[in-house]
Amino acid sequence: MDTDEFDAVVIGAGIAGLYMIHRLREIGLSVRAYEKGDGVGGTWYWNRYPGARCDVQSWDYSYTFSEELNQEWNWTERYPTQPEIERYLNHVADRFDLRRDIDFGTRVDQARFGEDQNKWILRTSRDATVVTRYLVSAVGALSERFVPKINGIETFTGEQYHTNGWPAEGVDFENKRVGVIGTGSTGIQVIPQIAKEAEHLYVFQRTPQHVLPAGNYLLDDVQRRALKEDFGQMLDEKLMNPVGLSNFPLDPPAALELDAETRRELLEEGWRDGGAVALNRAFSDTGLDRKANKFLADFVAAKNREAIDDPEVADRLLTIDHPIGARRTPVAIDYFETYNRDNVTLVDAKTSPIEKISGNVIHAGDDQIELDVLVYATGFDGVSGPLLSMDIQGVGGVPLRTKWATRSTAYLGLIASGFPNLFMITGPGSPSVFSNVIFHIEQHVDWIADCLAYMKEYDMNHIDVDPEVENEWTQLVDDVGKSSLVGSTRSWWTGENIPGKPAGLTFYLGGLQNYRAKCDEVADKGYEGFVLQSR
Ligand code: N01
Repeated sequence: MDTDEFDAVVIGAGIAGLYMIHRLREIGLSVRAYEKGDGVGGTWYWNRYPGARCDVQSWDYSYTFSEELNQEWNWTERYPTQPEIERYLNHVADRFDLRRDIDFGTRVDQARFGEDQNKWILRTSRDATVVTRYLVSAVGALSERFVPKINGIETFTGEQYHTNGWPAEGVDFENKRVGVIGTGSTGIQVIPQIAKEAEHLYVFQRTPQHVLPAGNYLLDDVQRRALKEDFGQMLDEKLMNPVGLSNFPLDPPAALELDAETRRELLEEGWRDGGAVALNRAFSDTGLDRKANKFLADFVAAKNREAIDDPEVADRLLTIDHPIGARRTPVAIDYFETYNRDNVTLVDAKTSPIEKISGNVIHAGDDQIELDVLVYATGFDGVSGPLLSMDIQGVGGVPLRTKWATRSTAYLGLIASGFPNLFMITGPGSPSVFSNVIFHIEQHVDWIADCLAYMKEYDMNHIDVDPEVENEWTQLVDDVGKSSLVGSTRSWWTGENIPGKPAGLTFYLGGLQNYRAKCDEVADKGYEGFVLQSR
C-alpha cells in the first residue's frame, strides 16, 4: 500500500482542526486532517442529543479570525443549539474550502516518532500508513466518552445510548420507560427534552448540582446588526478578559466586602442576566473563599427551590455538598420544572447506588426499575483521555501513556517533552475549558502556525521542550490552581470521575489574557524553553 506523506497532519476536524488546516495552508505547508466522524464539527458533530446547546453566547462562540465570516453569519439565539453550531462549522468548512484536505471516517490509531527520519509515522483505522513532519492534535478535551462499569451492563435488553455519539436519526422515546444516568451539564440539557416524550423518565442523580438559568432569547435583526458593528470592540474585550468573553466585568467586587443589600442586588442582577458566568463571575472572591461562595450558593439554591413543587424532591435536588463553580455549573432551561411532571421520578443514586443491571431491570438500592431505554449522560475522560486513546510513542518509543502515568503535563499545554513536533491544541497545562474555548483554540492555532512559519524561515524542523521548563510550568499551574476551590472538589476537572485516573487539576487558572501574554513572550524570545533544531 502507498504511504502518504505530508508536512503536517491534523487529528480531528472540529473547531480546532478546521482552523488549523486553514492556517497551515496559509503558511505553505501540505496538510491532511483525519476525522473519525463522517462530517466536520467535533463536539458539535458527536453531541447531537436532544437539548444540546452551547452555554457560551453565540456572538462569543464564533471564530474571530475572519471579520467577513462574522459579518455574513447570522446567529438566531443567545445560546446556539447543536444543529445551528454544526451548520456554522459546515459553513466555515465550505467557505474556506477545507474539506478537500480532510479524510472523514478515519481514526488515527497509532503515532510513532521516527527518530531517524525526524518524522511521525501514523497508522489509521483504514490500515494506511501516513508520514508527517508535524503532528497537531485537535482532538478536543471532551471526546473520549465515559461509561461506568456497572455489573451486568452487557445484559441490558433495551436500547442504550451515550449522549456523545447520539444517533443522527434521533431516538424515539414515545411510550417508553427511559432512564438517564448523570446530571452534569449534559444530563441537565437532555432530561427536560426526554421527559416531554417518554412514558416515564427515571433520573439517576448521584451528585446534586448548582444550576444556573440560561436566560436564553431569540436575537432580532437590530441586535444582530449591533453585534456585527461591535465586532472590533468585542474582540478587544475578549483579548483583555480572563476567560476570553466580551462584555464581561473585569474588576468585580468581593462579596465579603459588600453590605447585604448591595450583594443581593448584584445577585439578582446576575440571576436575571442568566448564563454560566454572570453569577459565577459577579464577585472576585466566590471562587476562592468558602464563605463568599456560600452567599452565592445559598442564593442560587433558594431561587431554584421556587421552581420545584415537592419539598422532598427539592431537598434531594438541592442538598449540595460542594461550592458553586467548583464543578462546571450547568446552565438550564426548564430543568427543575421537569421534576413537577407526573412522568418523572428522581432516583437518588447516592443513597441508592446503581448496583447492577439484569435484563431490562436497573437495581438501585431497594428499587428495581424496568426500562426500555437507558441513556448515559455520564461524561468524558477529559483532556488526556482522547490523546491516550491513541497509541502515541515519542522519542525512544516511550508511550505517552507512560509519560503521563501519574500526571499529564505539557509546556504551556502545547508540547510534552520527549514528543517532538507534536502540538496539542488546548492540551494539559493550558487554560483549556476554563475559557471561551473557541477563542483559546484560535490563539493556540495561531501560535502553532507562527511557530512553524518561524521554523521554516530559519530552516529548522525539530521542536521539543526542555523537561526542566515543562516541570517549572507544571509547578506554576499547581501554584496558581491552589488558591481556587476547583482543585478541592471531585469532578471531571480533577480527573476523579474516571476510576484509576491520577487525580489533579491540569488546567492553567491564571487567566487567558495572562496565558496569552506568556505564550507571546515565549515566541518573542525565539521560543524560549522550547528546543528548536535543524535535523
Ligand atoms: O459530564 P459530567 P457531562 N452512577 O462529568 C454521573 C461540557 N458540556 O457530559 O457527579 C450515577 O459533568 C456523574 O455523577 P457524579 C462541559 O464542559 C458543555 O454532563 O460523578 N451517576 C455526573 O452527574 C461539561 O462540564 C455543555 O456523582 C454517574 C454525570 O454522570 C462537560 O461537557 C453541555 C455514574 C457526568 O457529568 C461534561 O459534562 C454539555 C454512576 N455510576 C457538556 N457515573 C454546554 O456547553 C457517572 N455518573 C452547555
